[in-house]
Amino acid sequence: MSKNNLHPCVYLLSATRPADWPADEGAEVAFVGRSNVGKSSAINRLTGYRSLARTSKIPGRTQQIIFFELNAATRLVDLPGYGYAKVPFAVKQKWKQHIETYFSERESLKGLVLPVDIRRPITDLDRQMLQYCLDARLPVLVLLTKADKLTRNHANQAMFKFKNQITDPVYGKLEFSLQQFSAVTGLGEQQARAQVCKWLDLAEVDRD
Ligand SMILES: Nc1nc2c(ncn2[C@@H]2O[C@H](COP(=O)(O)OP(=O)(O)OP(=O)(O)O)[C@@H](O)[C@H]2O)c(=O)[nH]1
Ligand SMILES: [Mg+2]
Repeated sequence: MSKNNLHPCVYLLSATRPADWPADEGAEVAFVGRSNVGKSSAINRLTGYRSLARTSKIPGRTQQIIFFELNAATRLVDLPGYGYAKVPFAVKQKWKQHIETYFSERESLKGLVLPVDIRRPITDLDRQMLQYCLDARLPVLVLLTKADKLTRNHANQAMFKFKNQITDPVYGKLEFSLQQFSAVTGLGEQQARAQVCKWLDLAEVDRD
């Protein structure tokens, strides 16, 4: 029987303070990106659940770091969305602090999934995330989400543009891959899952 190696997956805990995070053991892959870009939807699609991670039309829904468990030593992590204008400054500062701590200290973090909306240019905060990956020598998978909203031609053009932006010499040795993705149609699902499984050292056996 065919199998999704990111399924089953269960909610573990939500936390803001590092002291409340699960023990820094084993392997985890984190999803970070602009608010409303489709982080939680990507987690749901990849794990094969309708609503494991809560999604919302209202930006800024995920405010805590949410840990999901694949097995005792393997986790997926949904980080709070950034760049949402209505979030108060103090909250943004806190967010930045938590994310920075998470990136710099988390030994079990093996790779980062950075969803960006295929229809929008990348933002300064996206660039900062790429810089964190570079500093922490973390590989990153950039998911160009909501690709179902563009024709194939436009999606390919957008991907080309992103590729040029990320291959900017500033990012030097950044290990990255780009993948068009749709949580609605499943475009790019298998490729993205294969990458996440590889980082987590889970043998990848996909569903039909
Ligand atoms: N058409 C389309 N809509 C999507 C896709 N992915 C997400 N959405 C929609 O975009 C909105 C935001 O999705 P979420 O997954 O909640 O986004 P998020 O990045 O987790 O948002 P925050 O947690 O608020 O930062 C929801 O209305 C989703 O249904 C996609 O691939 N295609
Ligand atoms: Mg979310």
